[in-house]
Amino acid sequence: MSTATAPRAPRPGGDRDLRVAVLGVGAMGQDHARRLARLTRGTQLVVVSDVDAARTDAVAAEFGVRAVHDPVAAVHDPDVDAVVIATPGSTHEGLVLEALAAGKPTLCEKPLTTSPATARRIVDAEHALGRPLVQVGFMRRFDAEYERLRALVASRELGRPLFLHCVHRNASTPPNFSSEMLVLDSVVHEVDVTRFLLDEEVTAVTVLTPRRSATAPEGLQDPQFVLLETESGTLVDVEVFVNTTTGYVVRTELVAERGSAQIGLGVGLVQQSGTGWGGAVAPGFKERFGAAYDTQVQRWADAVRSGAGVDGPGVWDGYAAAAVCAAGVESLRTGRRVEVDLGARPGGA
Ligand code: ISE
Repeated sequence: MSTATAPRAPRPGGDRDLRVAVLGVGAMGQDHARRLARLTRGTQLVVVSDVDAARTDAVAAEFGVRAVHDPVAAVHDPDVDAVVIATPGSTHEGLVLEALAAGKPTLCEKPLTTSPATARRIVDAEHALGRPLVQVGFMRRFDAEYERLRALVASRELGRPLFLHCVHRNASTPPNFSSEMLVLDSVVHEVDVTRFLLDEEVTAVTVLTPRRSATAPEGLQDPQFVLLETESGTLVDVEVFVNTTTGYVVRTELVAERGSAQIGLGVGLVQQSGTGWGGAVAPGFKERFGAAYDTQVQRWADAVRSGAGVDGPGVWDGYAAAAVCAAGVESLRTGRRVEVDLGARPGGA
């Protein structure tokens, strides 16, 4: 699963700042635009683009950059060195393929695409190009706690992993969030985290549907309980509950042969006042993973400027997550255990 050695890309920005276009300026895109304009070293936000023209103009004015209403034109813009894609998932395939055709390094928000077949087309297109050009925005890989847990697993200090217990709770969902989206949009992070922490593929998925919470919007199967099986026989359970009404809680516990380890306890400041004792719960993923997003974008920009192209999850990771989630959606619909077949990795693994 390590990134294959490949010819280095020409350095798009040379020694000057990397000129970046952000495609899609909804909440996530605006967050990345702010980061690139004000925080990331060595980058310059030059273009924002969104099919919503009024929104594009407003965000362009806020950052003093050019508005380009057609995202495809923004990709091919001669003054753009690299792109960040934060448009809806259904548009990712077309835009990533345009970026590959233009030879522009790309950071694409998760999911890479919304189906294994479309993700596979991107894997093949990048392979044909002969160098890594696309990074997928699985930001948890840049979170310090996940990095430490991965290192602990790799050290085998606690022996071989037996279980991962994952908790994924959100306060609420946006309008039109469907039961399938709990798998495709939320559990996809746990799929990537499983592959990242254990360094192996997921081989089967079972989705169970417990009693619906009264807090879930009409028709939404929330919560869900997902069981992932891996190549080595490690079992991963995921409680995903996205309308808790309380806050953002993402926890992972590793159980290994000679001990266990837990991350995501949120034990920053623990305060005692009156008869109460406790700390704060992050309201959302931007707060919980803010530092991870910052690190992700900085390391991506550094990799692009150095000619390495990517520094983090690539298209194969995006494809594997899409394939596991598609199996999860099938399991949600049928109630059955569904096996995952990734097929051969181009160029071997
Ligand atoms: C959202 O799209 C994210 O990526 C969040 O990290 C996740 O917690 C949430 O469930 C998703 O809807």
